[in-house]
Amino acid sequence: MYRFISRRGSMALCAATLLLCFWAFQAQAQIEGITGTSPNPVFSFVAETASIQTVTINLRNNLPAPAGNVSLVFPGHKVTATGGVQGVLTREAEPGGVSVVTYTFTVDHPGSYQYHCGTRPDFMVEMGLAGAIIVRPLGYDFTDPDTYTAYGHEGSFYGHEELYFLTEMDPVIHNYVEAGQYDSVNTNDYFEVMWFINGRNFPDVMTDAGVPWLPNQPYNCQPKMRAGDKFLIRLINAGRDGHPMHYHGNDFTVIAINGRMLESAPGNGPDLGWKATTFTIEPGQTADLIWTWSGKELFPQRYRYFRAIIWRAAFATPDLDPIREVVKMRYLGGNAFGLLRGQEGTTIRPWAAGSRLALTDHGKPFPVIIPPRDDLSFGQFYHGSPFMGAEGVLPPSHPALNANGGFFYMWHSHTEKELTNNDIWPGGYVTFMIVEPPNVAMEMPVN
Ligand SMILES: [Cu+2]
Repeated sequence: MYRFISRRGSMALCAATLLLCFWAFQAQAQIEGITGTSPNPVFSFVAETASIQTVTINLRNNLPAPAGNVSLVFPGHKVTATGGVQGVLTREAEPGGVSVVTYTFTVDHPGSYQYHCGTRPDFMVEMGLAGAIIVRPLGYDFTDPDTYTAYGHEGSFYGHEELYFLTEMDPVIHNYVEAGQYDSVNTNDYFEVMWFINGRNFPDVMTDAGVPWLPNQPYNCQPKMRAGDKFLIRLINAGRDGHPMHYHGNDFTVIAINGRMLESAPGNGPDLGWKATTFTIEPGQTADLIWTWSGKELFPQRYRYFRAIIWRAAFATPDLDPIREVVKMRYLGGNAFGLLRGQEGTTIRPWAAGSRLALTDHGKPFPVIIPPRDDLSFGQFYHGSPFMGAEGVLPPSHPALNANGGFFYMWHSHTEKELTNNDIWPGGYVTFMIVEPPNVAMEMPVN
């Protein structure tokens, strides 16, 4: 049972240089002294058993009277609504808190969904009344990574996941609302200049979740995984433009659209999925993408939950041995790997179980002449070495934001305009995937 209330808040944009008013659905238990959040609460359910988990949401409307009615629609779910007054799409709650509308639906189908205001969505969703629903398959247990699938089939298996809840904003509308000039709001003149992932724009998206200086924007979007893992992108477009989202570093597989796995028949898995590097997410649409970066031939192909350290802490020892050393790995089943090590041109010898795998071709010079350090400019995510996990020399005071020597891949919209915050570049729909070396610990999900 959830109690929702719609109310006002203000959100910081562009590293807190601008504050704009917005509206939010907010859990009633949280409203004392706290304004709403953008996006609205992300619900996460497990489909406990088919057709038995029922969700009930009671909605009360505390917006100012000129805002008019609000309501909730849940695309992909069959909803029963009672109370309030009848609107175009569903039952609506009038302003002033005079009525409560109750929405009930069954959570019986895993997938990524959105919910939003079903009354004047061109205006109300712009003002912030939208959120995400994640339904996890039967058997999902967040403490057990072996149960992580998006749709219950092994073909939807992943090791880590991130929500990409996309919204846009035209501040002119918000300024009119803040000033109480509702008659001036014209959504036909809509011209968005800000773009949000999970309620924040770049670079705030990469800051930790729940930081105190973004009190109304608790969610971040910082995709991170270890080499060899699979990464699930839950892409949801709550805005009104299509967005060509591009994921650098590798192809991904589209495994589901609108909360339905792309399978030819039940039990087949996502066999109708396709590989791509860009996916244009249309307004109202959701899509689930699985991306991986294997470090081909550096890691066991079936890396998964192999937790042994296979990365030597310091391997930047160029040319200690002029003969190239090679390591071969063979997957033996379960978590067992056969490790073979030797010098090129000699007999390969087996390594003792538990030995660390030294990738000894790392740290050796490239066959190019690298300019002197002072002739180079370093990006913020460069760690001083072209090799994953290694560290090299950076100029004094260089603000290297790459703690573990991971590889950063830009994940962003390919609409150039959407890479700005109110005309300032870079901003908008940008995050960076961090592929960390295999020995870097990953946080476990919390729900
Ligand atoms: Cu790009």
